[in-house]
Amino acid sequence: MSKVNIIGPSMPNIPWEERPEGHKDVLWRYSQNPVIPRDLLPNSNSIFNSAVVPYEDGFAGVFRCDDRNRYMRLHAGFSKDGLSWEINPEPITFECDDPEIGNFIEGYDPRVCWIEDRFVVTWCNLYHGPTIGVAYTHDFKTFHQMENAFLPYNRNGVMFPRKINGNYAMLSRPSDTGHTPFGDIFYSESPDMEFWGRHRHVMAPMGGWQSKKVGAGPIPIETSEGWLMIYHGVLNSCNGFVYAFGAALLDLEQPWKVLYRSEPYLLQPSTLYECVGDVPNVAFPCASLVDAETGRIAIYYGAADTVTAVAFGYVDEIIEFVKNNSRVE
Ligand code: BMA
Repeated sequence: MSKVNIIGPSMPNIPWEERPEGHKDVLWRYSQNPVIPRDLLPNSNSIFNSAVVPYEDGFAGVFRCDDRNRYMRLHAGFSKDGLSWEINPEPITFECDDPEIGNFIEGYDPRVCWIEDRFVVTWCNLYHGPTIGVAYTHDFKTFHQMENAFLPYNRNGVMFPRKINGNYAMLSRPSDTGHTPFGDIFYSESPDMEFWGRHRHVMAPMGGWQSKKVGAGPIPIETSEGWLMIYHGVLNSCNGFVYAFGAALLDLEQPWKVLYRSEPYLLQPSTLYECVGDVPNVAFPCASLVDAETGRIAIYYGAADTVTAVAFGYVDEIIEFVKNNSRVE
């Protein structure tokens, strides 16, 4: 039984593996990682930074599959157990009233959020530079694309799973045309998911593993302690960027107010599949599954921009860790 109150569904079929004996960290990796190999599809170079949700009696998701031209594509996929995935070999074709928006060039780093009566997909959409694409689906077969949320340049658009103060709400991270050497998380609201405004600053990079830039990861989890936001942080090493992840608690009604923030990371690239790949030293979370009953959480993250991995933990323990190791500037 979870100690904190988690607002969300019970998920008795959540993918799960017990904490290995003697393991002291808050999160532990699935022993069979990576769950999605780079060559699952005939034409895939890599499958990573992807989003999964509970769907019907199993799970569905939107996957970043870079093809063998190294074009970044979004594919739908399905799974009975959340660990073994069938991904459609063809990318998603989005239906859109305006071809100016619908004919985007490439899409990557999707998030999927159940809100009201539909799944809303947000992703980094190349439209004269990266910005936030938005679409919705009911069945992971037909996807209706809406207006891009923001002007370029922006990445890591992450919806909240309910309206806040009467408006839809999204986190994002304004950026530049390249591999952006900066990045703060911002909060924006919209009455209709088309026009976004009331932008508020949430958090800036801090020291250490999160000193270069930060960006929201999975859909924030609503708890009695605040919104649990798992986010990636980037350190600029002499050998390039290192992507690790941590967590923060945001105020429930004013989510731009950070209540607690983990000064140490929760997970840092340390295994072979996180440290070796197309982009070494990357652990990039884009989704989580949570069982509100037990507090079990399965975090899905891209490893080394090549494969998809899962880490397990308990929401209670993550919150305790964030509170006990917090620094808010
Ligand atoms: C970011 C994004 C992510 C990627 C990361 C590490 O800028 O492109 O998709 O995982 O860099 O390469």
